[in-house]
Amino acid sequence: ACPPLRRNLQLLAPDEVELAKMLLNEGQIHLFEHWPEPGIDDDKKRGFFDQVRRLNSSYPGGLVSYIKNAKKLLADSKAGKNPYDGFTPSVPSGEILNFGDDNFVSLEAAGIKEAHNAAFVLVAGGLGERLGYKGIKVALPRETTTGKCFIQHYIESILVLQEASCKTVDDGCQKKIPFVIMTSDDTNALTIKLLESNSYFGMEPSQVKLLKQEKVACLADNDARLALDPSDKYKIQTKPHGHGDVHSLLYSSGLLEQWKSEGRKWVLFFQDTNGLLFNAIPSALGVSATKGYNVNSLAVPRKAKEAIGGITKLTHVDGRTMVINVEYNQLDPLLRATGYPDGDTNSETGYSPYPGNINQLILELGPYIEELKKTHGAISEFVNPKYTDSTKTSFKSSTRLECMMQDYPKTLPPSTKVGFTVMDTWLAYAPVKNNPEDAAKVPKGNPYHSATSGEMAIYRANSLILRKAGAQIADPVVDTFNGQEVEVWPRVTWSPRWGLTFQSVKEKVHGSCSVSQRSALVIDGRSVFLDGLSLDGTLIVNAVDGAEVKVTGHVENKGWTIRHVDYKDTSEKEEVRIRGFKFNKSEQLEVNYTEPGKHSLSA
Ligand code: UPG
Repeated sequence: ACPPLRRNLQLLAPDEVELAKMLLNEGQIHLFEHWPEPGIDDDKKRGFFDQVRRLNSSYPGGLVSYIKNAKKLLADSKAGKNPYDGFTPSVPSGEILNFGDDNFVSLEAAGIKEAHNAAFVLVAGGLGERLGYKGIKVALPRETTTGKCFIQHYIESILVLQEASCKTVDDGCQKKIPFVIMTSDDTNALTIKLLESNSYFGMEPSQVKLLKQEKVACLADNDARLALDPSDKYKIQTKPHGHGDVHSLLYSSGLLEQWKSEGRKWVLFFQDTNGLLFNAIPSALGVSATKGYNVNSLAVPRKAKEAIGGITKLTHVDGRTMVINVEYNQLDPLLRATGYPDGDTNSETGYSPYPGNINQLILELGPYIEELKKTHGAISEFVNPKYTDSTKTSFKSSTRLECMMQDYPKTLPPSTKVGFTVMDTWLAYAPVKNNPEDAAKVPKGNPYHSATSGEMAIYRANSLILRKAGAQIADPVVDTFNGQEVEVWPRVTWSPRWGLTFQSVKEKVHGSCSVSQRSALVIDGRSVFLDGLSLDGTLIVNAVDGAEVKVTGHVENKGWTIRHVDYKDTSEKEEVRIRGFKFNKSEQLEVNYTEPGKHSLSA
């Protein structure tokens, strides 16, 4: 049927001949029409089939399914079909937690108990185009008093959870919590390098598994003809398929069955840059365990039009209901189409009535495996072509199918217990997604989701947690960095081994402690007790395990001042420029306890 291909048949292995036939059957003859005689570009032709083989094996059901799904979704899109046709949205009800109250503390304890039976999965295949940062996002500093990067914080948090959880069972539990990272071609090599050059930040390398997602083929037109790479006509152009790939990768990796055989119960999914997330993990896991949720998503109050999905109850005309994320670009049109002419707006509370999905999912392993046995991890997909005009017959540039991990519940049977847990934004959510220019344009009152706001949120959360624990923490001042007005709280940070739960913080704050506005307090150590400390300046306390340190008295020094940095100032490093400030470290008191035993730091 395709003479240029037939003339090259001798170059192909038997399985490649089968792949070629499949492509021809699926209307992909254009992929070969330009192929020259054998002898010319033979290596490239073989390379083409290497790529086809990869694309075929990495998609559930292979390229045949991909092309079939693409044709259907492209036809629906052309017809203007609403993916939520027949569904009416309403506000769902979920668990609402109040940080620090008795319920919160007991849920944290319940979560800690469960944690040794959990596995963590970080989706980190995205390049972060909106942030415009050249490196991988997990390598960015979470905050700059210590400069520790996001992934270091995640790993340290998981290790502390592991230890605290094992202590709650009295069988000498030595369970290690597995940590899976989904990468992509854009992030894989840099992620490996970061982990290896830092000895996995203290985690045993065998605990960490990287699963690399493959990109999917681009589509050139409504007939789902695969697009050739504009710079290489022996290559199919590819683009990321989205974070939803995590489910099929986990399924095919065999890890889920392994975890089940180890008696594990929970899989926790999270994203690359939320420095506050682990404040929410223990209590949220506690909710899953005590409520028996098969699916639990974490949510925060959402400002209308904020770029986070809304958790919504959808009721179909046929009676079906589901509680699911409606993505931020779809919530407004859905509401407008279903009797809310103003669309996505704030209610009298100042927030959208739909809680904001922060894409932290806790799935119960058993039911998750049962579901994946049916679906093999395939997730409901969507396509978002940019058409050249209203006839919708051609695209401005090639498109592809995409999928999102939070769409997992869409195929679940109605008997599944799908719930969600709402926490305060200040406690649980501060992602770093937007570059300074875009962040400065965010409507007033909506969060910036920038490197600036991400770091300031850490100081605010820690200050508020210390306040709740009884310390007097000075009020914030308002300042503007890279065009973003933010609250600047005292720069309080601590390592996960100091304070992973509210209970563990409370146990270490005694007497009348106070921290002034211009102060920075940086704590790393398991047993550092603040007992009547009054701080006006910068104090850094590091203590090895086994060292018990009581910090007391008045510490005063010149401290660290905050210096503004313009994002256009190329003399600064990119990670400094995008946050818009750095510390001028004039004077500090730094104490390092390297020996076990009782110590006292009294100024
Ligand atoms: N990611 C991948 N592979 C991809 C694309 C993204 O691993 O192909 C990762 C990425 O690294 C990040 C996460 O997925 O860790 C989310 O990507 P991001 O671009 O930050 O997601 P958003 O489009 O901002 O939205 C997601 C959810 C949305 C939610 C929001 C919360 O889709 O529902 O409200 O995250 O931060």
